[in-house]
Amino acid sequence: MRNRYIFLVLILLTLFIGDSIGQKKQLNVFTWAGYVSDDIREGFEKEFGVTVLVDTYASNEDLLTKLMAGATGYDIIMPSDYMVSILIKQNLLAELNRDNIPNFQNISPLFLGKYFDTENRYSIPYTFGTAGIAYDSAVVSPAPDSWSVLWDAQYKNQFSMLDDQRETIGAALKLLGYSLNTTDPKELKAAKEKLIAQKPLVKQYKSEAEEILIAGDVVMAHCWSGDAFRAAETRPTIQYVIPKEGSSQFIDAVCIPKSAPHQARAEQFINYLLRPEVNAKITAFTKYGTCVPTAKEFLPENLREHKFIYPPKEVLESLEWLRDPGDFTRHYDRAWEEIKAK
Ligand code: SPD
Repeated sequence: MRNRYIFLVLILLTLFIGDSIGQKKQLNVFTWAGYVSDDIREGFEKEFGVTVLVDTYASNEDLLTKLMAGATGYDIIMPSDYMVSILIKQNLLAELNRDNIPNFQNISPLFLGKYFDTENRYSIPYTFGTAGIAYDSAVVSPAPDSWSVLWDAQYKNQFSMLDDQRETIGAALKLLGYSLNTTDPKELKAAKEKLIAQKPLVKQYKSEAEEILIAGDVVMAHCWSGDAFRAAETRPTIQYVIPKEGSSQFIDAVCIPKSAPHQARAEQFINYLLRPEVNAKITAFTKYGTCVPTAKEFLPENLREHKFIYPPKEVLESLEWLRDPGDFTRHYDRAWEEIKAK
């Protein structure tokens, strides 16, 4: 009788433990490399008893391709501005339940109501930044001020370009004096030809430039401001310039895919990211700007107004947002394929 009792208790225990394991709460984040730090992830895990799994992509187009191919299971994604509008149009985003995101009020109005989601029904801002040229001032002299330096044969095999179709075609469009968002086939063709002519000089197409800059594998990189800033922390001779012809600015957003298995948990995570002390950790780690003004109180002095994050007014005026080119996207896709295939 005693043995039967022990056996029954063991079975109940097994069922209980098994069930707890089965119900282990998860949050699946799909984002850019180097975008969610361990302390942010672990802080949420500890406080909310959730395991946060992070998977990464290298471009907005990679994210779109995966979602269009039916990838499910992601609770949080971080598309940039123009990709938010594309995902909304494709009906791939869930509407955010603001009741679960009371910290929405911490966001500066400067980063709300942007063209890609005018009422922020689907997105909240995560970071903001620019694209430009990081260069090692100990080697590259005089300091570059134009995209044309990336076509200068003296730097053959010494620089990288972003592996990002809109940004890299955008750099060539700007050099030629055109908009980042041109829908003129002749302008796009000219940019494509410019990039094909540049190819023999390019060491690498790479969207994460930090490590190759630090290692000295390249002396210049077409990159995003945060990556330049991170590289400069380890290699202080790294500088960052936004070329005089203008460049792109971006807001990377946090969104929930329509297919997310855990929407309420994802909203809890978004709310956590918008706490000033947590949001400060995003800037401290990524070196992009914070959209939560009170987060600055938790940032060291050098991150509050750094020139890599906050360009002067005249430079800001030269920046353009990338936008959804609609049906013309296929021409950008095709041009990028031809550039990469050469
Ligand atoms: N290492 C993280 C890079 C994130 C950059 N955002 C991309 C903006 C594209 N327009």
